[in-house]
Order: sequence, then structure tokens, then C-alpha cells
Amino acid sequence: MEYRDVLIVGAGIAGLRTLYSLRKAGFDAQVLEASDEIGGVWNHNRYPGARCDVESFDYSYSFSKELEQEWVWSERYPTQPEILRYLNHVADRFDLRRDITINARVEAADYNEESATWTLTLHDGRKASSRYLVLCLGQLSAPKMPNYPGQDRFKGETIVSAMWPRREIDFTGKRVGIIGTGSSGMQMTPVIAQIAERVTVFQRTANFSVPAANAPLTEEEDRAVKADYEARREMTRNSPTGLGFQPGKKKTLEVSDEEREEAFEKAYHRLGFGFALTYPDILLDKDANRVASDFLRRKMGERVEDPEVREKLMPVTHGFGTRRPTVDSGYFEAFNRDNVDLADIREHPIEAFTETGIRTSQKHYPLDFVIFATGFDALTGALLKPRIAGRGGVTLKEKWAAGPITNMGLGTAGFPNLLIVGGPGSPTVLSNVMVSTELQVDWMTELLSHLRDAGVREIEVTREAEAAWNRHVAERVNETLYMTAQSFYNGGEVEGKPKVFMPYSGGVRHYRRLLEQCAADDYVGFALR
Ligand code: N01
Repeated sequence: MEYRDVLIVGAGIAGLRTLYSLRKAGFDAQVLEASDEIGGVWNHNRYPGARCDVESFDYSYSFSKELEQEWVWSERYPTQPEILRYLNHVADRFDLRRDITINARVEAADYNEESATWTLTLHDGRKASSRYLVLCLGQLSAPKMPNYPGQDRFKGETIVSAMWPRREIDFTGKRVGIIGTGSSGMQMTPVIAQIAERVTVFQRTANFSVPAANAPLTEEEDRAVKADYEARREMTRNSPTGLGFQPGKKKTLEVSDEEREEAFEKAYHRLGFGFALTYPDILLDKDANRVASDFLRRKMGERVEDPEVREKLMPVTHGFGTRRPTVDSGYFEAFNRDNVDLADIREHPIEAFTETGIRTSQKHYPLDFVIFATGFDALTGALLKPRIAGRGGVTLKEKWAAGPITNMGLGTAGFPNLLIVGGPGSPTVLSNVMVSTELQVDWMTELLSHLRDAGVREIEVTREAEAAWNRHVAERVNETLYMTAQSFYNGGEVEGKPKVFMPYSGGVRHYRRLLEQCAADDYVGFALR
């Protein structure tokens, strides 16, 4: 493969955006994509009911006014097929495909200190090299599967939600077991329940959820947003989560019970994730969090008819928002159907898979399908899959053995000319990914342009800067309740993973200011040579 200025790994939302921006800035860039299709997680997560829980208008690129005006979203929350169509449209509309190589899985990346270049080795032995390497591998893209005794013995079909087969799967007349009750499990349950003969949800941890209030978008809504799209964009960029919501001014317990009930009701029925910002201290103060959690448990409970099932579906292990809540479409109501069961595997754990189903400590569930909606090795999983070797051959895996360390999530010392979009230490998973991604990509594009103009051939995060940033990430999270729960934010989802909080909880707006400040201060925290 030809030598390029920049090699980008991954053709998901971030990779496509990076290619667009770098090419526009005059760089010779190429994307390497492991799959045979672009789209990243939206290519792989094709399970029934897969949908984004950020509104369509906000879960879209802002770099082209024409694209903004041309594309028409059909629903308030876009489905996976619609997002994948959108990403393919973007790839065609901006002629990105000519610089995307599909079926190109990067297995290794080695930094050559003499030439200040990266050499990548693909799964089939092909090599590619470049001055800069930009990793756009996603935060929730390395699927994680359970390892129950007898899993291989099961004679039915096993499907991983994040590696959903492309062929049509017909659940008609079938008994389906769904393991996992995060966003994926909660989204697919009501949809599969409408087709399958029986659905059993194996729940280890009950989860908080706010109803999506999804609906088709009308022409009026489309016109209204497009008449002043920039105002909406500015609101998202200047909000803590990239979703356009500003936290309420008064604290949760400063208002009367009636006022709070009214505010919660309004947010619950309309705002999705915005519910968390009804008051500014819901994720900061445990009493405020308890009140919000109680409200949600009551509302979630009202959606379930059977008192025993209702009780089991109520989250008790953590406060609202300390683990990723979901925005669901009919999850709780699905349990009112005759063909949907809840297996509480915290109370009665799965003992083994059998040839014909799953045996818990309570009973045997005969199944034709088992779906693993069991989540991801979050934030670091995909970055540590390839062997990435920096200075002195030290690998990223070795460097991050005690947990990831980065400067603003963008890079790490010892790995010159390597940039990460959505890396640990960035706010990405705590925000609207689109907004964080565009922010980081625009910043990187300016950075690389500056390096080119200044004749710099090597850039590297300093040890001091990354140590200071990790301290800052830890200080900010200690102001919140995030560490009161085990979650994929803090390594709690994978046994043996370092238990450190990985995303930046200081908010998108603040992160944006820090990026701007860093650039204004001649990229302080990065050594330019
Ligand atoms: O994964 P999760 P997800 N035995 O980690 C359970 C994004 N996303 O794919 O909590 C039994 O949330 C686990 O139980 P526990 C979004 O950011 C976005 O659903 O570990 N159960 C949990 O219930 C989301 O937050 C959209 O006790 C096991 C579940 O599996 C993120 O991806 C849509 C188990 C995993 O939940 C992850 O969501 C979908 C085991 N061995 C996903 N191991 C959008 O709408 C794990 N579990 C944008």
C-alpha cells in the first residue's frame, strides 16, 4: 500500500469524519476498515429494535450545511438501518470511499523512531505506513461474551447482539433467551416479543430507563429545525452532554415536592437522557440522586402489571445515572405480555447451558435461540486488540496495564504521532458521541495542519501532561456519584480489568474550552519536534 500522510483505523462515525476533515485540509489520508462495510457499530449492531437514544437531528454530522438540509430523518430517534443508510450516504456524497480500504483488519502498528512513521500490518500480511496514525476504533465496539459451563453444547443458535448476522433471522414460533439488560437487551426485548413464541430475559442487574417518546418526525418539525439548525448545533456544543440540555438552576431538594414532581414528570415524558439534568445535582449528590431514582422506580413500576415481576425489574444496586441508563421503547410493557418471562439470575444464577436451553439454580428454560446482549470491553477493548508498539517497542497494552493514561483522551506518551478519537480520558461515552467526535476531529485537523505548516515531524504527549490529565479526570469524577457503582465506565464490566474511571466527566462544554486553550497555548502538553 502507498505511503500516506495519515492512516485512520476504523470507518465508523469518527473514521468517516476524520477522513473528510483531513482530506479537506489537504492531507493524503486513508481509512483501513476491518469489516466489508463501513459504519462501525451501526454496521455490526443489527439486532431487532436497534436504535439510537440520541435524537436524529443531534445524532448527525454538522460539517456540511448542504448535508444538514438534504437529509430527512424519519423518526425522532433513528433506527440502526436509517443511521447506516445515512453514513453510507455521507460516504458517497463526499466521495469518501476512494480512500477507504475495507476488509483490512489492522493487527499491529509499529512506530519507527528514526523515520517518525508508523507501519501497520494487516491480517493478511499487507503493510501500510504513514506519518500519523489516528485510531477511530470506537468506545463500545469490542463485544464481550459470557463463558457459562456447557455454552458450546447448546444445539440452538447463539447470537451476539453486537455481531448480528446479516441474514434474516426468523423468530416466529421460537423460544428466545436474551442475556443482558443494558440498552441492547432492553431495545430488542419488546421487538422480538412481538414475533417469538416465548422470550425469556435473563437479568443480572435491573437498569434505569426513561421512555423514548419516539414518534415519526413531521415535515413541520423538519422545517423548523432546518430553518435555524445552527442555533440547535450551538446549543448542543455548549451543553455538558452535547445533547442541548442545560442543567436546571435550582437543586433537587431546594424545591417543593410538588414543583419537583411536576418537573420530573415533564422531563420523564419528553427529554430522554435530559431527565438527568432536571436538576444540576442528580449525579453529584446522593440525596438528590435517591429522590430522582425513587421517582423513576415509581414510573417504571407503573408500566408493569405483575407485582412480582415489577419488583424484580426495579434497580436497587445503583443510583440512577451512575451506570448508563437507557431510553427505551416499550421495554417494561413487554413483561405484560403472556409470552415474556423474566429470569432473575442474580437470585437464581445460570448454572449451565444444556443442549436444549439454559439451566438456572431454579429451573431449566428450553430455548431455540440465545442472544448475548452482554455488552463490551468498553473504552480500551478495541484499542488494545491490535498490538500497538511505540517507542522502544513498548506496547499500549503494557503501558496501560494499570489503566489507560492519556492527555485529554487524544494521545499517550511514548506513542508519538498517534492520535485517538474518543479515547479514554475524553468525554465521549458520557456525551452525544457525534458532538464529542466532531469536536476532537476538528481539533486534530487544526493540530496536524499546524504541524505541517511549522515543519514539525513528530508530536508526542508529555508524561507530565498525561499524569496531570489523569489526576484531573479522577478529581472530576470524585465530585460525582459515578464511582458508587460498578460499570463499564470504571472497568466494572470485565473481570480483571483495572478499576479506574475512564471517561472525562467534566462535560463537553468544558472539554471544548480546554482543547481551545491547549491550542492557544501552542499545544501545551504535547512535545513538538
Ligand atoms: O451493554 P451493557 P449494551 N451474565 O454493558 C449483562 C451503547 N449502545 O450492549 O450489569 C449475565 O450496557 C450486564 O449485566 P451486569 C450504549 O452506550 C447504544 O446493552 O454486568 N449477564 C448488562 O445487563 C450502551 O450503554 C445504543 O450485571 C451479563 C448487560 O449484559 C452501551 O452501548 C444501543 C453477563 C450489558 O449491558 C452498552 O449497551 C445499544 C453475564 N456473564 C448500545 N455479562 C444506542 O441507542 C454481562 N451481562 C446509541
